[in-house]
Amino acid sequence: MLNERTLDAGAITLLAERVDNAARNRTAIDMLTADYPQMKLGDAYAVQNALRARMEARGTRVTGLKMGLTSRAKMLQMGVAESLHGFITDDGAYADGAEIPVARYIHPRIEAEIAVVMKTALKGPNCDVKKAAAAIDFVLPAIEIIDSRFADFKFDIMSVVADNTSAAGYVVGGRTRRLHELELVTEGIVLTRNGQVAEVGAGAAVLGDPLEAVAMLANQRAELGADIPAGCLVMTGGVTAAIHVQAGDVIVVHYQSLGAVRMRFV
Ligand code: 0L1
Ligand code: MG
Repeated sequence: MLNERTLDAGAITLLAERVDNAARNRTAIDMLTADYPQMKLGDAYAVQNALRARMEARGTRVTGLKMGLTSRAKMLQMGVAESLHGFITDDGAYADGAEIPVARYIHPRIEAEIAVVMKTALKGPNCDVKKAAAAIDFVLPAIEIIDSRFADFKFDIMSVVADNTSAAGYVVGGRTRRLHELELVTEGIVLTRNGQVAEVGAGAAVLGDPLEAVAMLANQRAELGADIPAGCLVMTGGVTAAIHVQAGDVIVVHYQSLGAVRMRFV
């Protein structure tokens, strides 16, 4: 399914350029299927790969992988049975407590996530929670910044995969834990904006268990001929709904066992 293709190399290159330019110019575009209704999931991942190659060619470094659309609510909303994956980069990496300019983005949103760092490579197919757990080194709290390059966050599944699952930045912080030191499924999370509780959630919001997201990532990557490499940072998916942010917003996300992560938008 993930390697089903209909578009030629020229169209893939053109679409990667379209998404890349939208991000660099902070200008929202229409979803890609408006012009390419025949696009399949394999085409979408090919565009995402071409986008990654463009970014790497100008010196951007890929720092990890991410799962997207991991909550049942979002999957139902989008009418998809599977979550999606993308990559994260050094130019979107911010330190805990960082000031983040909203002018970098079109219409940024943030969501609280649980991240893991791999001890060993994880290669699908047939990965499950047990295999994922065995391959993980440690867990850490994270906030993802998403910024769809599509107008009003209106997209379909092909377009959002091509757009690298709206990836735009991330902050990791708090404290690291080994898997045996916490219960990921019941890890509670409170997201505050300007001192007010904005969202609450627990690890179970991510496919019932964030480790399911790691296993799914390995299985999806296998379909594309890749693995999750050792040392890779993996954002497992939103535990809370994504919230809009604007200049002046102070975001603090409190994790039951993983400390807190902070950021301020300017
Ligand atoms: O990380 C995510 O779950 C985002 C996936 C893409 C959909 C969106 O932009 O909400
Ligand atoms: Mg996310």
